[in-house]
Parts: sequence; structure tokens; C-alpha cells
Amino acid sequence: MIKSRICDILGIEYPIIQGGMAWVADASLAAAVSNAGGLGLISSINAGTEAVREEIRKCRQMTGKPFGVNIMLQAPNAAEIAGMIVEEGVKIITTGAGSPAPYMEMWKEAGIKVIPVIASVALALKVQAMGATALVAEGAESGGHVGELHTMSLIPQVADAVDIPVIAAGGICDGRGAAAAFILGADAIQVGTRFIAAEECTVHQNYKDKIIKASDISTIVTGKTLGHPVRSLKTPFSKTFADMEADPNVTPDQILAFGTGALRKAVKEGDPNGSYMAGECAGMVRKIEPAREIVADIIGGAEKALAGAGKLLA
Ligand code: TUI
Repeated sequence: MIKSRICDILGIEYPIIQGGMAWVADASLAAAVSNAGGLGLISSINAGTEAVREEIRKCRQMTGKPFGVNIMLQAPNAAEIAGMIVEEGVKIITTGAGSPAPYMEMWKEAGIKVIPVIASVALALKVQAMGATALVAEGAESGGHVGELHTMSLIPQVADAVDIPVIAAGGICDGRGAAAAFILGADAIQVGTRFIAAEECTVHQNYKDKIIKASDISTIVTGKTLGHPVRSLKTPFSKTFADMEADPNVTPDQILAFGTGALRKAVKEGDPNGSYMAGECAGMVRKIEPAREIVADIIGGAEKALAGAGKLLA
């Protein structure tokens, strides 16, 4: 049985958190992961503020277990979402792609547990000083918006720097990755890509098929020239995006315009010209299965890997 302090802090059975994937993480997926004993998250940038409010209410109908909401801080309605979450009595928030400083006081006063996603030691220290309950340290193997450091070197450096619990993310999708994260000093893991292949995940079937078919070299990072690097599956969209970035005659505004709406097109329509955000471990995701089986396989696999690690000792 794998337990860590994060289980008691969040009131969950297993130290596994589902990534708050933009457009992907809705009430259906979040409730399934929470019901499986992990922590499900609803993304707040799937739609407008009122639609997210509905997802929160729906999730409450679908699970009596704790769940949270992820706020992408660069979203135009981030401030509105930040307040709505307090109104709805959400108890756990993760934040991404920026500093949660402007909202910390309001959230803490409301008794909300705030778990910022960070990608460097400097930010880890900053969010700890702000009163974060825990943090997610996300390595650049992850899908979507990525930082500079990778999980193997990010996790131990963050774990050494802070006292609050560290949740490792980026490249973790099975028991071996989870075990490695615990050994690097993490208290829990966050998994995104593998949950896209959960039965309860409502993305277009083409998205799931692309994840299942992916190999080790199926992802690419684009957007570095725009200061917003994003990892996604290699598709005609990402190839054109990369070509536009390499072309000195194309302006950043033209590239941004090309990318606008591409994630929604992938998630909702399965459009081949969409942006299929996914982590490097997409190549290890082999089947569509219920969230409960994904959680059980990762936790069971981690137990096996940790128990077996002793055989290396002579
Ligand atoms: O946020 C993510 N990943 C995301 S957000 C997203 S939404 C989107 N992106 C592009 C096109 C369409 C939709 C997709 N993927 N991960 C969490 C994360 N946050 N990783 C790194 C950071 C981060 C970066 C800078 C956190 C804080 C930060 O702070 C800078 C500062 O000091 O303000």
C-alpha cells in the first residue's frame, strides 16, 4: 500500500493526481479519478466561467470524494474563475502557467488548499513563501505548456529546496515512473496523458486513437520563439507551426493566429489540423481503460517496483 502525507492533506486514498488538462479535464474525468481514490481535477479553461461552474456542480453529483479545479493563470477570465471557485466552495485548486500571488489571500481566507504548478526551484520557493499547501513540480516531458528542466533533475532539486509536499509531474504514466518519482523525493505524482485514454475522458475518439498509436518520438515542442513552448503530438498542425516559426517572413502574430483554437479543434472535433497536446510518455499508453484501472495499475506497479528495488543491493 502506498501512502504519503499528501493523502491525509487532501483526503485521498492514493497519492495520484490527475492533470488539469485544458479542454480535456471535465467533470466526467475528474469524478472518475476521484472515485478511483486519486484526486480528479477540472480544467477551468474549457469554456466560459459559467460553464466551469456547471462542471463543478456536475462533479459534485458524480462523486462524494474530494476533487479540485485547475486555473490556467494566463486565461483571460482567470480573475473571474478565481472568484467563482470561492463562491462554489471548491476546496482544492491547482494553478498553472503563472504566479498565483494575486489570489492567494482570497483563497487562503476561504480555506482553500492551493497547489501551484511550478517548473523551477525559484518558483517553488516563492509559492511556499506565499502559503501554498503543496506544489506540483512539472518537468518538460509533460504535455502542453512546458518549462526548461526535466523531471529527473527538477524533482530532487525542488524536494531539497522546500518543506511542503512535492507532487511530481512530467513523463509519469506507469508504476515505474511513479516509483522513480517517490525515490527522487516526491510525495505524490500527477498524471495527465494516460488519463486522456481513460474511458471516462470525453475527448474526441481521434485524440484517444492518436495517443494509443503514439511512439516514443511522437511529440514535439513548438512555440519556443513565442516564449510559450508547448508539447504536442506531431501532426500536420504542429509541422506547419514549426515551419512558420523557422520562416523569417512569418510574424509572431501570424503564428499566434494560426494556433488559436487548435486545442479545442483537437479535443472536440478530432480535427487532424488540431493541437493534440500530450506528454512524451504517450508512447507507453497502450489501451483505453477505466480511470479506476489506470490508478490501480500505476499504484500497483509502483508498489512492485519499490518492493523489487531492494534486489539491486548486493
Ligand atoms: O500550465 C501548464 N500547462 C498547460 S496550460 C495549457 S493551456 C493552453 N496552452 C497553449 C495553448 C492553448 C491552451 C496547456 N498546458 N502547466 C503548468 C506549468 N506552469 N508548467 C510551468 C508553469 C509555470 C510557468 C511559469 C508556472 C509558473 C510560472 O510563473 C512565471 C511567473 O513567475 O509568473
